[in-house]
Amino acid sequence: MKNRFPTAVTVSLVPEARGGPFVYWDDLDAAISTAAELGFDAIEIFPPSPDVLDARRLRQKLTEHGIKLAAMGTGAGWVVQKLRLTDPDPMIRSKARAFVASIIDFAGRLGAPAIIGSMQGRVDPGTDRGQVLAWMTECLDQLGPRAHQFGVPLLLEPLNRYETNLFNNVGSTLDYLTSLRTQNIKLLCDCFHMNIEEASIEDALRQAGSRLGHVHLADSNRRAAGLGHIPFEPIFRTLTDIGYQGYVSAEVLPLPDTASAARATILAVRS
Ligand SMILES: [Mn+2]
Repeated sequence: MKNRFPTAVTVSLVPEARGGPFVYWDDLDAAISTAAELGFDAIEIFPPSPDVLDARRLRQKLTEHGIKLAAMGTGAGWVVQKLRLTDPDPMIRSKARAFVASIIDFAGRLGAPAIIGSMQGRVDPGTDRGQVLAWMTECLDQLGPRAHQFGVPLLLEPLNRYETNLFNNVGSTLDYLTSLRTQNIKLLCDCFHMNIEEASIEDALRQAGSRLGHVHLADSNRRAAGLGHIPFEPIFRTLTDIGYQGYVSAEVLPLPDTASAARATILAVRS
């Protein structure tokens, strides 16, 4: 049976991210073959850095199993190295930017976008919000065109208030994006964060419209779609209405176990 939307599933290769919303862990080859068998169209990789990956081998594995790379996360820059694109320390900002650039380059060669989630950082107490946004702008105006060279966007993900105070919802993030020189930044909308921050998930998706570049499909409790209390039918209907062509990617906890979480996602997308 064909998926109604192209589907992806997350694979973490970062031991320090243990407990995070990743369906598969550690063994990339096994994740690729299992995801393909279950009917996923792509995988989304969360690597410690591009250095641990062999691009040629990865491409070969993906081709062998008939699936694609949907996107690549940059969060290990924060989780492992404590880098943030908006850190008050210019050295840390510059390292953070180089880290994200390395993922843009790696994923870009495989036709996939990089994701900026936790690497956006936050407005620390005593730091001026305008200054933090100016640092972000300087950074995105460099990294957006870098991604463009590969014909892919750069994805910016609003996160819920317990994870950042910088970009929390679609409306304010869209306003910010229009202020940039680069128009190559697209929104990543994550249903788990939206369930906390948006008045209406559907209205927010409609507002994102053509700027929507990627969707993290997760339920209210960050389990697979259908295992919490978000009604997904209106969400899928809205995605169809706005002509969304991107991935719905299961960035969810491996609960009750990896196999069940993966299967629940495929079921939710097909039903
Ligand atoms: Mn997410």
